[in-house]
Amino acid sequence: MWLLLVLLQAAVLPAQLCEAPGEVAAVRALSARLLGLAADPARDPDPSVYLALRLAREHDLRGEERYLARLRDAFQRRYGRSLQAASRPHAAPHSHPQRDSAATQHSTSAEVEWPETGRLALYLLGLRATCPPLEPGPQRSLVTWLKYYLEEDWAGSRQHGHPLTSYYQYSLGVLALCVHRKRVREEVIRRLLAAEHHGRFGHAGGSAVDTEAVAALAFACLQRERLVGARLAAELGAAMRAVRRRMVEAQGQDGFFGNVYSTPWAMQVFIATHTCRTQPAYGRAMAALLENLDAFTTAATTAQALPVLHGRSYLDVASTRCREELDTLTPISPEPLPELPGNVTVRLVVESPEPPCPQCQLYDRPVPVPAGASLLDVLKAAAAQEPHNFMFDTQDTPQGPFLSRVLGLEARQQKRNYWQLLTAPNTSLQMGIADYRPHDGETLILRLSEW
Ligand code: B12
Repeated sequence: MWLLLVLLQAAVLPAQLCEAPGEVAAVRALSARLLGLAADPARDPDPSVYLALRLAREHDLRGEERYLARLRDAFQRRYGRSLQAASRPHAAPHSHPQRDSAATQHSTSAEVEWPETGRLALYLLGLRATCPPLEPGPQRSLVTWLKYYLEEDWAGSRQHGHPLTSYYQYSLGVLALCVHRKRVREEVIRRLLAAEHHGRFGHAGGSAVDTEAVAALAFACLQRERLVGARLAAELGAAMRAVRRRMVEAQGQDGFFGNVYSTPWAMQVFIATHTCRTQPAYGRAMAALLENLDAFTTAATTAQALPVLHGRSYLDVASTRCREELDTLTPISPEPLPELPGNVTVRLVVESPEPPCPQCQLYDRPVPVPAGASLLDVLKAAAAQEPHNFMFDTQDTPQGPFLSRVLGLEARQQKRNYWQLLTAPNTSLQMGIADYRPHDGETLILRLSEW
């Protein structure tokens, strides 16, 4: 009898067969910590966090409802009007506060605006995962907005050889439209297929795994939902298999695809293409992830890891079984980091390849800080120390503070450059300025790089 029950459960909940084996407590604690971070009103709501809460095995349904209300408020303000009304001259919708500088950098007139493909795509994915399911009517204008942004990105990719945002956001856009069963032009899909085929997803200092994985998820969705013709479907299938093969071949000794943060994205591809149980690389990646759960300290990274720990991919948002949801999760507040005694000294170097100083160091000074300080604390200490010749600026993003300007030099999306964070001699950091904690004697380099 019990065997029958187990088999029955397996048949009813197929997605959960890819979940973390026997680690229910650790994964549950991670979910509860994310819930705790989500409950903090000081943090802007992030659609990835909502998605992660919705794709979890256990829920705090009231807490999720409140979070959705905050998200709706943020997005309603921006996309409340129809696209037609908004695209009338001088009637462009207000930019999202976090995007103001990006939007103005690129705007040549009031009515031109920078696409928000990725953010809107994540929000629409979240809306597909609500319980009870939302009426499709009110979402239609959001879907139209996303289609418009994707077209902008596509036009940009024809003009500049890359989307205005990035292939990561472009892929999220295709994925979200697909999950909402909205068709996109074949040319838009073919552009992504070509980029995947020609290996255009990587950038200096970053691996291509995250982007490749999101693109493969979009391909899997288009195939599953039968939104493309037979010939294109066959090409998408071949591309998906190629991505999976490359991921397996490139899996590190440590079990990761790329790094610890891109691994969950890659694992989603195995889940979405029903290969998580047959592919040993998936099991190795899951084991590596479980051994490194403490790497997931921020809401953004935790939100990306949780779905796979529950054996779910973003393609599962449309198949939520509302009546079976367990309303049993309670939030855990984040613990403060332990204080470490003493001080450390870090050498801070700034490099820019731009004139008037090609390849030279614009700044090179030791900076003393308390032990356990973050790189952000180092930058603040450098700015405060005599002779006050170090300055920097950050922009708030869902991933945390993004270093946008150093010594008056601003990195710009338009120029596709950024302030890359490295530890000497030449290793790109896998964390942002707020999370990386340098050790005594370490040399940290801020380098204006292209991506
Ligand atoms: C594209 C991308 C970039 C582009 C963004 C440019 C652009 N306009 O699109 C560039 C090349 C600039 C970039 C830079 C960095 N990135 Co990056 N990036 C990504 C990627 C692939 C997609 C982000 C995205 O578009 N999300 C979708 C949109 C809708 O969400 P969003 O939150 O609004 O996205 C914006 C911010 O996230 C910001 N951003 C991008 N990366 C990072 C990293 C940090 C720490 C912060 C605070 C912000 C930030 O740019 C995005 C676009 O505007 C993610 C992959 C992933 N798994 O998330 C990695 C990722 C977020 N990046 C990462 C890292 C480590 C960095 C760097 C710190 C690398 C380095 N050593 O310099 C730097 C940031 C340095 C700084 N100046 O503060 C890690 C973060 C891991 C962590 N522990 O938090 C990720 C997860 C990649 C990975 N697998 O390791 N990145």
